Order: sequence, then C-alpha cells, then structure tokens
Amino acid sequence: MDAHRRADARRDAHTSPPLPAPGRSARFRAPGDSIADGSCNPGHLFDRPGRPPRDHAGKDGIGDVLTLNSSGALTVQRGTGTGTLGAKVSGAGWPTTARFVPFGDLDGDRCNDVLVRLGSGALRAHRPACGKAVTPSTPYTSLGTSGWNQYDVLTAPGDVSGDGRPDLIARNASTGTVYLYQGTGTGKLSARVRLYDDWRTYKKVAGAGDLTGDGRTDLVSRDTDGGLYRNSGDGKGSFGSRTKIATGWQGYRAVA
Ligand SMILES: [Ca+2]
Ligand SMILES: [Ca+2]
Ligand SMILES: [Ca+2]
Repeated sequence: MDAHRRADARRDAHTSPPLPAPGRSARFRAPGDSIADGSCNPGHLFDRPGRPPRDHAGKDGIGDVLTLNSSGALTVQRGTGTGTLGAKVSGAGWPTTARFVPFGDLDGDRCNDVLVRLGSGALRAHRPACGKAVTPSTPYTSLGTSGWNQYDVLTAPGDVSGDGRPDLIARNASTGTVYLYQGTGTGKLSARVRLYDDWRTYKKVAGAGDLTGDGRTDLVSRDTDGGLYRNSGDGKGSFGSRTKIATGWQGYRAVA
C-alpha cells in the first residue's frame, strides 16, 4: 500500500460512523459502542432497550433529576456521573398540580422529552431543545385533552417494545389495571394495551432498566409490605409473571 492509501485507511479508521436517523439509532449499535467520542446524543442511549431515559441535560448520558417546587418551577438538576448533582436549569410557571414524567425522545429530534399531565387530565409531550428547561410555553404535542388523571402511576420504562421508541406505562387508580402505551413514529402514543389486572397492591411501579442482563427492560414494583418484585420484559412490549427480588423496602418512598 502506498503512503497515500495508508493515510486514507488511517483516516477511514478514525471517521465516526454516520449518525443514525433520529430516534432509531441505538438498537443498531453494537453493545459496548463508545459514547465517549463527543458525537453522542441522548437518543443513542435512551433508545437502547434497557436504558432508562433520565438524561435531560448535558447530552452526557448521565441521569438527571427533575423536581417541581411549590412555586411551580420545574428544575432539571444534572447528574455528574459520580453520584452527586450539579448544575440546574429551571422552567417556571407550572401549576403545582402538574405531574411530570421524564421521557425518552418521542418526537425523534434527539433531545429527550417530558410528558406533563395537567390537573384537567390533559397529557402533553413537551419537546425542549437538548438540555433546556421545560416551561409551559415549550412546544408540545397533545396526547389527549382529558382522561389521563385516571392514572396514579405514569412511568417511563424506556423502550419495552423493541422499536427504539420510548414507551409509557400507566396504572388506573381505581381498578389497578396496568397499561402500556407505545411511542409511535408520529411523536404520539398508540392506543393502550392491557398488561396486568389489578396491581393496586403495589405502592410503586417503575421501569427498572435491564435487571436480568438480557438487554430487555424489566419492571419493578413494591408492595405495601416492602416486598420488591420484578416482572421481566420480553422486549416486545409484554412482561412475565413476577419474581420476588427483595424484602424490607417499605422504608423507601420511591422506586425509580
Ligand atoms: Ca425530543
Ligand atoms: Ca417502544
Ligand atoms: Ca431484562
């Protein structure tokens, strides 16, 4: 090989692969693909089954924390990756009755979105620019103008159906029925599919990432006696029967 071709080969070896289409990237990347080359964006991480969609600031793949204070400011506090919290971005103006679900990238612009349920029962998918605060004037897609207040659990387990798009799990407060809403290619949610009857016995239900190591997102729930259970995901939007994985968790207020 002459010097010119060797240089070409070296250059090729250092050229990053082209960025995949928005929102469809991660499952086409091999396990262990580097995200440390600076080209990373949240979609790479959060569309990958088993990765909880928690990076809302910094495009760093590190989970962040969303909080709503009593005066209606929604704050994203950046995780540092070492177990502490760093810089904040805040968006003011929210009614304190609003409920927020940190979500994956539903609309496919490679920035994570936030679902907001209002006191009226409306559900909106707000789509902030990457790392920006979410305010009531942040552009959104309506996912329904009423009815969403029937749910006492709204949780984003990541992609449980295997199509690279984030999904939503909801529990009806009165019946305890647990439903799956799949993210769609139009930035909305599909019609709900029933997953379980009567999960009222659980205090908390959450997507847990992949607990079993098969690359598929699992569910974790905690009952009033502090028992912790896992329902293993099949990667196609269904979950199996429960397995008890721990006891004595009644002291914890949140499982997420
Ligand atoms: Ca988005
Ligand atoms: Ca999905
Ligand atoms: Ca799993």
